[in-house]
Amino acid sequence: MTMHAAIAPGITPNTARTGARLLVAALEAQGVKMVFGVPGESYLPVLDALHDSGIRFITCRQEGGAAIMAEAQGKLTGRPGICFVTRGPGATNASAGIHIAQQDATPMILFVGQVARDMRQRCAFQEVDYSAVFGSMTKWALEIDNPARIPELVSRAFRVACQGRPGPVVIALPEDMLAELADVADAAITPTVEAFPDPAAIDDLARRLAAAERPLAILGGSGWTAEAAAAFANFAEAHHIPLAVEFRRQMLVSGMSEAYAGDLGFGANPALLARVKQSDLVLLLGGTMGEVPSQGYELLGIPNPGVPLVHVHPGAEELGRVYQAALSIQANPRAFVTAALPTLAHAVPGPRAVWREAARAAYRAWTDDVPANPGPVQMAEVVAALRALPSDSVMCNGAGNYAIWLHRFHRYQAYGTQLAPTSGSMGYGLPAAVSAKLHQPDRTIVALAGDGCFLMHGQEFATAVQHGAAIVAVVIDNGMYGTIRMHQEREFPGRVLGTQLYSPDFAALARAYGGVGFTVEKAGEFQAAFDAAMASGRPALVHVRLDPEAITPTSTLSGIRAKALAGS
Ligand SMILES: Cc1ncc(C[n+]2csc(CCOP(=O)(O)OP(=O)(O)O)c2C)c(N)n1
Ligand SMILES: [Mg+2]
Repeated sequence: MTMHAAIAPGITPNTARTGARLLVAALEAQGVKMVFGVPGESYLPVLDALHDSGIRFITCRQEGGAAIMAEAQGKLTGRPGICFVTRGPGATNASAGIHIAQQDATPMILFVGQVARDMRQRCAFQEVDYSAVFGSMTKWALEIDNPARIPELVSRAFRVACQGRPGPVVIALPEDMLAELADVADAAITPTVEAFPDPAAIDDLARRLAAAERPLAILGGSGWTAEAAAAFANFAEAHHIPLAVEFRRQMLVSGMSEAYAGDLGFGANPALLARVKQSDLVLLLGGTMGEVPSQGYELLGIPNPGVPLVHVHPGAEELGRVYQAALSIQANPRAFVTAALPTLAHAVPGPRAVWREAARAAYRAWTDDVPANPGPVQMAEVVAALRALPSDSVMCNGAGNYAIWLHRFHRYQAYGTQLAPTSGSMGYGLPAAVSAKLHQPDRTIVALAGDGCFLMHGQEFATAVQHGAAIVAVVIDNGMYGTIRMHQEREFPGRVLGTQLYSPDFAALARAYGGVGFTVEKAGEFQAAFDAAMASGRPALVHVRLDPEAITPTSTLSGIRAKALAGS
């Protein structure tokens, strides 16, 4: 933990700045306004430089939560979310957020303090080889050895995080480097270069769309904007193209759109899956049809998809990686919509209103009504309250069976209203909600979590209180890690181990943190508790006790066990 500010020969002390000051200047040059982190002695000079900047430092309680907040910021803004953590345990704690950013293709940069340069390779205190640890989870993992290269390398990191298939970058900062002086100019803001589609490919697609009787588009990935998503939905409505979305990408199409046909998540609508197979032109726009949307790589053939596939994706490496498309277009979703819609919109819409209407009707039949569940509190009440919120309200969630109700029955209505990890990382919802509220204080931000999910990053409720982020957390408490119990009952019926939970009084916990808390145990109580939570204007939590039998919208725990026992 040495710190020495050596001035290299030829450098004027007047204009020389420390590595830490150069770093903060580099962030300011990129327009960064807010960063998330947990402090560490390894990067004290950065904290000191931030002291004199206009950048807001959001102090978090655990690096996993801090990294998730930065990732959520990247999802909401399209620019890299920034996180600062200390070396060793700080960095490994942050890995949840890095992995989420990788799987969700979210731009993000994690800065990590590092041991002094002359101590490396000795297993110094909290030393980690970041390239080795994060190399396979990031687009780039680097260590900056020379403060004079900070403007160059930080500006490149912003490009790497955003260009092509977006993703995370990790930058290690040796602590003595942060204190060293260098005389170097700041880099300018890095405009992101988007891949635009080849005009010939657009014409080819226009011909294919005009000839298709049963076209269907599947939207996914990142690199969208609200305008691009809305423009594409308008086009699809006018041209009778049903729109599906990949896992946890409901916000790409309004649930109210007459083109929206549903999502390809866990437990997808069988009618939608059948429709994908019946389609004579599948336009995969921005996504990759990974394991979840492809239903375990079963929906489309590999490498021959079995249906005529047009794949639009910003990353050249994604095109042809799994599926051999009939037409591959390397383009960012926003750029594709901007460049292709004028041409595509001129094509006469095919006589396929019936096809689109059938897709819409199948979606409505699957999602309009929430089935009654065992026990007094009804998930239908929760869904009704969420549906009644302003259309720009943001829903945040992690992983667990509680999310099935949200994903299937809630009507996401606009881009930017969904924060959910395709990596299925539990605990995402609360920190993501805090991040969203700090970004958009005027919006209603709801974190939906299970009793398991909430306590993965529940301490970030303290962050919400400290920084005045008035989110509403809804904790669906069924006394277990429900998803795993469900699989356990299917595969090892009656042999319950490791999946039961004894949880705290969540409402009291919220109050202990300095927020407000409500408990819902009876039918008809939810709406009033939820309203009171929102009206409080403070970080709030509604603790919902759900009957453990209510394991999915359409099955019970004992029913799953009985079926497994009968089959064994
Ligand atoms: C970080 C992480 N750890 C473990 C898992 C495996 N896992 C998936 S869902 C789940 C249970 C979720 O429990 P809870 O939040 O209570 O929701 P429920 O299924 O009971 O509704 C677990 C343990 C995971 N997805 N992510
Ligand atoms: Mg649970």
